[in-house]
Amino acid sequence: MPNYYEEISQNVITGQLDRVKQLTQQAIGAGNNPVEIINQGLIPGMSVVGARFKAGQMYVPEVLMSARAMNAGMDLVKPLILTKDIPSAGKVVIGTVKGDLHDIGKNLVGMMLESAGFTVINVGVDAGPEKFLQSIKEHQPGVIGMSALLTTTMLAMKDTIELLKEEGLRDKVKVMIGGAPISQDFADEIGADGFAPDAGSAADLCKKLLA
Ligand code: B1M
Repeated sequence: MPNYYEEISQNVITGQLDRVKQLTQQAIGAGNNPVEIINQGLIPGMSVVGARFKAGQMYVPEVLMSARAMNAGMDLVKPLILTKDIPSAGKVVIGTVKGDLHDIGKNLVGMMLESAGFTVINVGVDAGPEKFLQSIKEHQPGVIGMSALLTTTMLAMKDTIELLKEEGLRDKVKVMIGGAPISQDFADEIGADGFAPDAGSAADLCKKLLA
């Protein structure tokens, strides 16, 4: 069987959207596990992009092309890992915090939550405390999940928690946070209920928080 994962990674790195779609489709057709396609093909490619971006070897437009290529692959895999026809395990509102436009990790978290049976309301990127508040009032979720990828925007998580306290809603909803710069210490510091380092742990954490 050809090794699709390595080729998918390489084409994510070079931002070849059509090729990533084609290879992902072929990998699915050849019977590869959809979660493996994500974890061994799509994500490793994006990790290389991250390292090169950090080292100044790649620039924003190239990173965006890689991100779009990765998302195109994800769109093909997503329907295969979502569990259908099971009762909802609970509602979760997720979003990337104010000032932050990174959404790949957050969307991956949403996907894993859906595949674990949760109903996910995705409020998108650049979501300020009011946006989370509005969504809580509208959907009454058991958990809200905030994602941040920048050290400058992670502080916005605290603002949302403070607003929930002001509105008397803090005891009614659990708060889960995550993203590359986030740690358990930071979660404790701002009074979140939990931190998840990756998408798989986020689904486990939600189950724990709602138990
Ligand atoms: Co940005 N960027 N970026 N970027 N970008 C980072 C985050 C950075 C670390 C790169 C670097 O310098 N090494 C750096 C942040 C430095 C810092 O603050 N410490 C950075 C910077 C500086 C910037 C800009 C400021 C660059 C500029 O314009 N000069 C700018 C900011 C824009 C803004 O948000 N206002 C910017 C822009 C962009 C793009 C638009 C080009 C693009 C985003 C495209 C998109 O998301 N649609 C982009 C990308 C792609 C990255 C890197 C390369 C990759 C991020 C990613 O998608 N990773 C990133 C470098 C890196 O992370 N190595 C970088 C793959 C994804 C699957 O992982 O998001 O970590 P991740 O999610 C994981 C976990 O963190 C966790 O689960 C996920 C899956 O396992 N997780 C959660 C995430 N959210 C969670 C929530 C949870 C639980 C778990 O519960 C709710």
